[in-house]
Amino acid sequence: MTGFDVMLSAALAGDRRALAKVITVVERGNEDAREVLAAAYSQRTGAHIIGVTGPPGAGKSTLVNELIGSIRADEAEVAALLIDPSSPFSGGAILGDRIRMQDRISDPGVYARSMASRGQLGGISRAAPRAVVVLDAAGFPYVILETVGVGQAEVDIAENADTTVVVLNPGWGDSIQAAKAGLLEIGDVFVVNKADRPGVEATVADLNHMLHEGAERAWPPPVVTTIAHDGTGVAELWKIIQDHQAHLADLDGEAVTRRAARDVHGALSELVAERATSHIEDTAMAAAVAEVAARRVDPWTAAQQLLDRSPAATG
Ligand SMILES: Nc1nc2c(ncn2[C@@H]2O[C@H](COP(=O)(O)OP(=O)(O)O)[C@@H](O)[C@H]2O)c(=O)[nH]1
Ligand SMILES: [Mg+2]
Repeated sequence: MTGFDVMLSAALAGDRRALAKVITVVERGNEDAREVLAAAYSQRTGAHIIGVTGPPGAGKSTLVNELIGSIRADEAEVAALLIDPSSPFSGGAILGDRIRMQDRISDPGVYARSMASRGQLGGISRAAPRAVVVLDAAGFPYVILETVGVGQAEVDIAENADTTVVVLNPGWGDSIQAAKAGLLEIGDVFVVNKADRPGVEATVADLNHMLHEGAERAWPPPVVTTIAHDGTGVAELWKIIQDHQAHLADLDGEAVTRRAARDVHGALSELVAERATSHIEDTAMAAAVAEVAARRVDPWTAAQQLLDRSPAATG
């Protein structure tokens, strides 16, 4: 057995320190990561992945904390990953979230971890699903992915969830921003949090209007209201997430096929990117960058030339 096999077995047997180490390895996405991931992938237990996204300050972390409480009340274990694509290191927001998570961390049925952008192959939107594979193999029936902002990385990460929860606040601004960011398309459940503030009914009506125009969908996304800091509405949200989970199970393997397709595409683009960069000399890369910077060539032509000069990269 290699060191990684031992580490993975320990992690899957419930050793939380080993679990943290394994996640650190897979986040990087290099060859070591692939060895561990390949082993973990076959041991997945069928976790339901809940993505929580929405603008900063909407109350996602507060809501996640409450949702963890609902999940634990049903005696299911849960892992929560807090993902900050904008931050290269653990920033203030994450620190605040960590402190809030503190009361949950002492519960052995909860595993919480934060993830910032730093040197993962394929970026954080590829690193997050890799971490999920390990948490799934470790036997958590629920994994929550909270993303910090509203950008493409958040949309990509949310698309890796089985149930995507979009958290907004009362007022026009949020629903317009969410529409612009493409969040209306990816949400399976919409939460208007801070329902203790004025304008809730109007925001719910706006959302329902924007979401339910056009063709009837198999799962028309519900809009719920919550007051995260006192837990109001969270039980209903938890019930809807479970309904959506049952809805996906009824699709008869369709969700499984969709996930497998996404996993194969993701793995393929990782391998191709790695192969390309590992076969291209640093000096050739630096020269191409200089040419593009000097506006003598466009990036696509430069990339094509790098590949042409290094056939091993594509072969
Ligand atoms: N009034 C009110 N404040 C809330 C509610 N939920 C969260 N907050 C507050 O909103 C702020 C941002 O919450 P946080 O969970 O960190 O938001 P995130 O950035 O989306 O994770 C914090 O000060 C929370 O206490 C709510 O339902 N009503
Ligand atoms: Mg947060």
